Amino acid sequence: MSLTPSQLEQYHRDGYIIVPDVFSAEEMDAALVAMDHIFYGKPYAEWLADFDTAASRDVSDGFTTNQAPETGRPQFPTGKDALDRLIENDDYLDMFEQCLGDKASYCNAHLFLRSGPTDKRHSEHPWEGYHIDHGTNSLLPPFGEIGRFDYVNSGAYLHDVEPDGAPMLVIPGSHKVAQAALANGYAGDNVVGFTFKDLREVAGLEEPVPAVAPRGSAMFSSSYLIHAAQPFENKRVRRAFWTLSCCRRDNDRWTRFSNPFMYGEREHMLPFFVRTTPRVRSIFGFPEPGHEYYTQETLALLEKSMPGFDAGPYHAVMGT
Ligand SMILES: O=C(O)CCC(=O)C(=O)O
Ligand SMILES: [Fe+2]
Repeated sequence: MSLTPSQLEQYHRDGYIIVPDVFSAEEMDAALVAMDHIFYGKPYAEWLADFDTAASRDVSDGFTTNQAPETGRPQFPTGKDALDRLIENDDYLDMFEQCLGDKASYCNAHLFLRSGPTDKRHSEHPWEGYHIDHGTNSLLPPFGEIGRFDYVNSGAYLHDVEPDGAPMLVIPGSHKVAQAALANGYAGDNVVGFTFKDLREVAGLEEPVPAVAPRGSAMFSSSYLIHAAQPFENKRVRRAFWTLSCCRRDNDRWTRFSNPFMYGEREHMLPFFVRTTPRVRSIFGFPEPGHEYYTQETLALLEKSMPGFDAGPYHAVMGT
């Protein structure tokens, strides 16, 4: 099974696609049991019952490398076959590579959990929290075209995600305007990092769509896609995702250098990358000055997203 031409077109048009039946029900059920064990140390229903009697503690969402519940590891590989072997699905990898337009190269993979009763991952207001995930793996802000230097985030739906179960909110087509939206956002003081403070101030976007899907679906989305977390309407459920990010192999040297290498080290590496020379940056994977990635727009965004970054040497050899 691979993506049909119209599915692939949909991915390029919308910046994401959700494909049903990529994984079997049995695979998803086994993966969910394993994931619940890692995060809750027991079946979710038991944790929920304990929570109701104040006997459960909060659980992590598994996002970063340094969170390690005693019961297991949310980062890939988790050591649990039912989770780790999901990456060995050839149909899934074929679709991944269709979206990328190249062989895939690993960026990062982890379990992503939101627990209805304790969730704090959403913002207070519905216009807050919209962002792109690109910075998870790359320090290089969006390029003006898609399919070149963006990468692909993906997730397996371990269970049905209903509208009241806090599906991710995604803005179709926003991957194509991410660069301009960020530039305008920085100019209007509406951006922190790659997050918009107020979506209402961002012109020209479609309405957000909830990424609902049945168990066994796989979602593929561009790292430039603007999206946000929303609150759980139904606070009795959790949302369990097995996630994998891959970039194009023809630029993996510099698309994937901030994770996991950067995670524990970010506070040390970022100031270093800001002040060091282009030559040294290139040792760590930045493209060399003169590379087609560097344009007026990307350099302006680099100066905003890495305050103190001197784009002068890159401008000097631009387009050579
Ligand atoms: O899955 C969600 O609800 C959104 C979370 C999110 O955007 C993120 O963690 O970057
Ligand atoms: Fe995100």
